[in-house]
Amino acid sequence: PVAIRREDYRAPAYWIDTVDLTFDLDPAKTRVLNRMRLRRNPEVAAEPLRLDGDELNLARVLVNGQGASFRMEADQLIIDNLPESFELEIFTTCAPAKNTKLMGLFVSEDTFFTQCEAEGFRRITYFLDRPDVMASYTVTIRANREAYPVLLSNGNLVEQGQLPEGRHFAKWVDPFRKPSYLFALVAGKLVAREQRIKARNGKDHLLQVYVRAGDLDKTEHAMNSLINSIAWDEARFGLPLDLERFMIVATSDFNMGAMENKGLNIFNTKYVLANQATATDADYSNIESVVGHEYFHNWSGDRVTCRDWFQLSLKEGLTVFRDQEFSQDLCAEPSARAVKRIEDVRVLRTAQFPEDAGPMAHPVRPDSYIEISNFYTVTIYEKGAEVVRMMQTLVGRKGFERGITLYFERHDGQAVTCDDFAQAIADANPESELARLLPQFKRWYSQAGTPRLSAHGVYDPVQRSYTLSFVQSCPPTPGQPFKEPFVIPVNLGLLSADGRELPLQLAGEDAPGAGTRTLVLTHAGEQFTFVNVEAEPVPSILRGFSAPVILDHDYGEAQLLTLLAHDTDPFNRWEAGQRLALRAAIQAIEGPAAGPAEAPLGEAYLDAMRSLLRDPQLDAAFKELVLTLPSETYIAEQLDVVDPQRVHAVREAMRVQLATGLFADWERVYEQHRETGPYNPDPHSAGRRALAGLALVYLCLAARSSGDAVWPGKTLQRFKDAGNMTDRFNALNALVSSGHALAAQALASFHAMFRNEALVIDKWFSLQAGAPDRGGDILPLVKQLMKHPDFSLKNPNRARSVIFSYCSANPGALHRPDAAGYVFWSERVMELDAINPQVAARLARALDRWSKLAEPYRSAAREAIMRVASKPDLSKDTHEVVTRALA
Ligand code: BAL
Ligand code: ZN
Repeated sequence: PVAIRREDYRAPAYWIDTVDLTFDLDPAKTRVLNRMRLRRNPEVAAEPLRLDGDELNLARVLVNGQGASFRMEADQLIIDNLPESFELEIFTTCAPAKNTKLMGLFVSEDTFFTQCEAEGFRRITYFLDRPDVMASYTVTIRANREAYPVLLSNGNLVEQGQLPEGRHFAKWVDPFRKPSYLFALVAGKLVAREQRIKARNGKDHLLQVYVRAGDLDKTEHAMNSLINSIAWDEARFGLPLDLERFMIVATSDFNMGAMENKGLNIFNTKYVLANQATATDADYSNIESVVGHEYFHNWSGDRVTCRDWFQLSLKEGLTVFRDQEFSQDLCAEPSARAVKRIEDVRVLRTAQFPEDAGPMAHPVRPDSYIEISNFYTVTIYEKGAEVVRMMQTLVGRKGFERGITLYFERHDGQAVTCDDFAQAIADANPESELARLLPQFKRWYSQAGTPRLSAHGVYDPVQRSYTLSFVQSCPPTPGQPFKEPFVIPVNLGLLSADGRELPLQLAGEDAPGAGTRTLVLTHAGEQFTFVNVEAEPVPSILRGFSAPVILDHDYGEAQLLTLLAHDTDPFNRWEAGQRLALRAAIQAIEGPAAGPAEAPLGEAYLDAMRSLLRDPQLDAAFKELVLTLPSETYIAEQLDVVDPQRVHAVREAMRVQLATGLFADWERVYEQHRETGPYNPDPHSAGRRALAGLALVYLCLAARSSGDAVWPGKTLQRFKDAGNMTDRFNALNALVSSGHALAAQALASFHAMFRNEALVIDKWFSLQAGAPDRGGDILPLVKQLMKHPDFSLKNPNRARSVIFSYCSANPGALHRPDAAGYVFWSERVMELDAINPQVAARLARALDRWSKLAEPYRSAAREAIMRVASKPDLSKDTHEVVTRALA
């Protein structure tokens, strides 16, 4: 496979102005007639037309109605000697029922769906399948009326009617030009929840959420989320819904979470379907943000799209930022906003930081790829969102809104670059730090790797001054041995030792300012001196996680306890607790290797956690976050050499300590928080359920140590009586994760209760495959689960629920001294690769960090990766991942 390089970008030799597609749908053989108007791009030297195709059967090619000569080169159809402008007609067939890759046109549960991003449209017809070719689409769908009563495509329905032989048709016209990756078609037996809304400008819109007939009672939350998204984008950024009709359709076979096709979003059922009996609070919250995310793409992605796939973060980083802001703005309480921020940062640090430090590290705007599907990553999405967030920090919230307005005014209807975006934000704020530092700021787009920021503070009691020195560096990443300094906005506050917020006055300033201020770092090393500081302060650095960096500061335990107890910034309060736990974990891990890891946590930490739990001022959701230990993955990232079993043992010992040390508090917390009234997924009640759920986990864990049967019994009763899925699943999780004997009974009853609810059965699989390992018991269980009649490798959600929950989310169970976990992983990667390369390549990433492992894990993991790499017919998706891992 060859690498595509960003610097090789050339404008297309032809433009496609209009596309008129006619589909005759048949699962075995669908016929696609594609009539296009093309013209030569006068700005590019004349060359043959090269159209992309993939797994198509070509029947006919006509140029201006005449049979044309053409040739094939690999997957491309090439036509020479074309006039300046012409009509091109291409007739192909494809086999949607056999399309297990779920890219292009495929069948799921007797319904046709499409997925075209990034390069799926070429599996439907020959095309200039690149995002900078934008055309006007007319689509006619013809199909059997009884089997496929609903026929949908992008835009407006302009005509529909009957055809002979029990068939019917629908004709759709999209009023907006779009790239091929935003094309969509759906046909099948579906029903819709509908809502008409009037926008601020008085225009009427029809909103529809299409699902299978039995699922209509699970669409209210998605519809409400859509309505909220529309209102939010208009209120916050002045971006209205530009379509008469906006449709969401759910499918249970989908590689991604959802897809923002213009006017016809296609979603994984996981991010649409919810009612209180089947969905957890986390599901409700994910649905809200994914519905928001796809809707916000209607502007950031659809109205203004990417020039090429290297610019993917232009739309994805911006749209993740927008969905994060949306979810925060929906929170009534400031504490709920902080909880959302902590959750977002936790994702960044447990998934993106390892990616940035591993073999797949790439800049937010990559320089090359073999398979673009591999670059739908946490770097493009979540780090990309942090880059946008830093821009907002540098220009202010209002300034950022001005920037967004200018960006859409300037580029509406265009396919542009990350540079264009940053330029628009800076141009709208000419006096800002962003405008002053723009070329340097854009290193966030070009340099991979997570910067490390070391901070060191010195207090001078004579001068009453405090000097904070910063040194930034960034480790080498593949292809980038050296890095230039980044622009790093550091939100800072100073606390007194007893926890009061101190005024901040930099040397040279006339008067102090109150609260947080933003220091903008631009050099490898720099210093800031604060004056009139009454005593040695405790610095609260990087408040709100103002930059995606690793902050090193040699905090004393007392300082961290001060921040944990008093910081006015909730993020850094949480962060102080995480640092204390992490420090204890690392000390225990690095202690005598053979020694027991019985009590890694000190009394001071346990006391601090106890007072935090008892604090009546604090929100339950925040307490739940503070009382949750850093994950094994996050702990492992802090170590140079990782013994995964040691990490697992130490973290489990810490959990037992928290469980037994705070037992009485957990009992009280559970009783105080178990009732939340009629089910409502709002952040406040969800937080109460989350804390009650955590309390049950610790109570069952403590019972395991003490042999007590009371709490497991109460938990089983809770499982039976629960009035909603969150409480039921939390109780089940407490029994399963503590390894209690009652878990088996609860699991059987859960399966029986929800046997017809695919998304709930996914949870049932996932909980078991992701449970804490005790003596190597999880791998045999996972193998058994794969033999369960409900298991299917072809359904991505189901494959993820078992295989990914084990391989990618359960390090203590995967990394076995006997290497059986790695053998299992390699077999599944190869097996999946033949069915669905995108899903296989995702799974292949589970061993990204193999080179950090201690022996015998390291050699065994490498051997497993080599086994996959040596498979002769590997997809380019998986090939790229494993060859980068071994490089
Ligand atoms: N564009 C792919 C799915 C998403 O990010 O919304
Ligand atoms: Zn997106």
